[in-house]
Amino acid sequence: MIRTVPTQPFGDQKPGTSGLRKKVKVFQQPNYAENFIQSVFDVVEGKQGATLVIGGDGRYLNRTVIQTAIRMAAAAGFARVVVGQGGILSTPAASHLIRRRGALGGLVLSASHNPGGPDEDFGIKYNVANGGPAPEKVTEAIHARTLSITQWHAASGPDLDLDTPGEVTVEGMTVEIVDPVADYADLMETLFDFDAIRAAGLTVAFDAMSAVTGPYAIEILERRLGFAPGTVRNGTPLEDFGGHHPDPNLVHARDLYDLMMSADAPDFGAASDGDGDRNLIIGRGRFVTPSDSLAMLAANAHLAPGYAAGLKGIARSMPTSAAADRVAAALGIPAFETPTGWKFFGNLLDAGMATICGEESAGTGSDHVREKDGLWAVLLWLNILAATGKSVDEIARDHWARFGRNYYARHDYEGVDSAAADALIAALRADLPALPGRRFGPLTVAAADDFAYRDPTDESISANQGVRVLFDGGSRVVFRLSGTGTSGATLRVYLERYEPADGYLDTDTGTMLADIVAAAEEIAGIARHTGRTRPDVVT
Ligand code: VG1
Ligand code: CO
Repeated sequence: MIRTVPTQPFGDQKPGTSGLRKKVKVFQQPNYAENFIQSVFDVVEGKQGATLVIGGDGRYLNRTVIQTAIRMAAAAGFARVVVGQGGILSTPAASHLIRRRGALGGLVLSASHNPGGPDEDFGIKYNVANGGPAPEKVTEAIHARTLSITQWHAASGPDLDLDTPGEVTVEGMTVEIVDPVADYADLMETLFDFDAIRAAGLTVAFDAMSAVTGPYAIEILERRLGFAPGTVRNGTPLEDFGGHHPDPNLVHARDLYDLMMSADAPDFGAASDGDGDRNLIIGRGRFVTPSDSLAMLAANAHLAPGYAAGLKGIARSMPTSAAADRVAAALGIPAFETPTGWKFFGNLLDAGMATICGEESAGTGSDHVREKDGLWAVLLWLNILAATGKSVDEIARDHWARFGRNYYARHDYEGVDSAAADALIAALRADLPALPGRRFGPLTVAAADDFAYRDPTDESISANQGVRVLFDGGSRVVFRLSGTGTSGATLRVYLERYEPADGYLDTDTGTMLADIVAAAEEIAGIARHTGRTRPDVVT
């Protein structure tokens, strides 16, 4: 039987950088998750007879919302839903499954790197048929629908067993519970030279951060590639990620960093986030910034079988350093600069204009799926190490000696009063015309703007994507507000300094960025607006 339940709109269901993210308690309000899912189904066309993929990162509320989504999908007319066993699907695995099954789309339940548990975060994202996050015109339509919704529909009946692979029927719709890992692991075997990685005799530490990549990493690294048991740390997905932030950066993956800088360091260290789409790469004694990792992977990708034919283009988000652009120039292929968030890469990948994409926030991926992919980046690095016989440190030094180095850091000011953060950005925007030519210490402003993107495939425009101040010589600072937070505002300040190949290539990042940090404060008045004199997180 299909139930129709009257409801009223919630005013706060606008999807952000990567879906709707809120505190669990917000999602637990009656009708809250249902309203959003129904709004997705109301907006999406072609549901009759179609397949929908559903899965998440295993955090608290995952199973509950999956049961709800299955019932609502049955009422919406889907013929089949494909659900990861135990409700588990990493974000890249969900993207792959959507593509492999020719699904209409998928619901990916995650708040990514944000903490989980009854008092922490949850999220729902809709991905479209190419496997990627819904583009802005779709998320805008979903948001509009959330503001006018009056009812939602669901099949009634008991909860389904999500833990046993197989098929059951709900109101004429087939529910298929599948192994969340197998298809994804098979895909990785087609892209990378597993024999060469196995033969290289490398030692690896992979920190799954008690999040979704545990089962994927155990299958791929320990079972298929034969790395020693224990290579995968924190490999069991927990609903609260063990109380930690599943955020692979130098703050939250500190144990891994300390290991990699110690005498006991293995050759290669890596970590991934809550939903498995981010990666942290640390060689023995050498941290690689995500922006550099993108550039180094692009420069060496041809060494892996899946990319032996070369790259069509490289895309990066605007705040990501320009290191990848130099690689694209050397390869004679186009470089694209998009707004923050993976949804902007999908069109370029679909059009065959780019092969590899990346973001400074530890996201890297390629046209094998339409999401960023943490384990993919790990495997590409391992393939490159195996093919070259070099260490991460050697790869990095060789890269800088050829291309120069983009010193880079991001300073995050978290939990800032939203009005104060908005005022800071508004003041910056107002100051933009006056900035060119002004000097800040040794730096002279060459140009300043509020980044707007014209998608070359459909000419759609996305404006107000972050304030950039470019200095003479290739240094710059970018200011933008996070679109993934769940309380207050997070101000992100992205700092970059280019040092040419004959310059200082192995100096402390903080020292190299000090002038730009000072200029950022002078330009934006961070302390004056927010009351903060130092960032909460430096990555
Ligand atoms: C952040 C990152 C962005 C990333 C997004 C989703 O967004 O900066 O690069 O695409 O998270 O990543 P924001 O708006 O907070 O800066 V994930 O791993 O949360 O799906
Ligand atoms: Co993520």
